Amino acid sequence: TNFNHMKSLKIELLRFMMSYKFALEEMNTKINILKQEFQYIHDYNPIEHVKSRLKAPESILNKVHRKGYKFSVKEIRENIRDIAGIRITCSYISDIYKISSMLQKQKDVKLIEIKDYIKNPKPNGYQSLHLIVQIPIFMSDREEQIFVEIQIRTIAMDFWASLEHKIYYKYNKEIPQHIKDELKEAAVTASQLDRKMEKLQEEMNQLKEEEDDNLQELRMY
Ligand code: 0O2
Repeated sequence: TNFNHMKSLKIELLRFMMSYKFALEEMNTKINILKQEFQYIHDYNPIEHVKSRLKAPESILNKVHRKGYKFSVKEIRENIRDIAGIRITCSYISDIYKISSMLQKQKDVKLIEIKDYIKNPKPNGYQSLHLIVQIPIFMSDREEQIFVEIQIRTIAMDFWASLEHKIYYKYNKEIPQHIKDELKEAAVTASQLDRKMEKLQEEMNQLKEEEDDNLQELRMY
């Protein structure tokens, strides 16, 4: 029956989820290394925080249904690419692209797709950089290539996205236009704030460099 089929699929899914858990652990280690090394070399930490999550089996099945895929592990493995999800919150917009390129340069990270919702925000105002990558996971008897979705954003983008998600959560009716408009406005405000902070940071860095140069000159005498 359909019910039994769904039940056995769920058990199979739980086992299959394990490889995504390993992929998240691998990715978390990579990000942690970048964070520590960057701090050590540049005396600066571009990453504010990192959050990871495994998509719940229910959400996976919902997505399979929504997208019209077949209910098979093979189909899910090939098509649902955000089962393992990592969200990196950075200090500045420029940090987003730095982190993204540092991850892409790693030999075992295969870039599958990149969606730049910072250069091209979603119509509702959503901004973030999304990478879909594949990384190898080595197990006792096999190697698997696992999809991981990495979302990289600033604190302001994260603030907007988290609250927007909460505002809409579990509301299935049509959202009033003025609320949509004001949320979009809020996204624009968040993005202006990001640009302002970026500019201030650049100016400060320049001042610090000048200061360093002056100190060096002084030392030469
Ligand atoms: P959750 O709970 O975060 O897992 P698809 O993944 O196929 O449904 P698409 O367009 O291929 O959709 O993926 P896309 O646009 O890269 O976005 C997927 C994820 O980005 C979402 O995951 C959200 O986490 C985030 N996201 C995208 N658009 C918005 C938005 O308008 N507002 C907020 N708050 N988050 C957004 P899930 O699976 O929807 O949710």
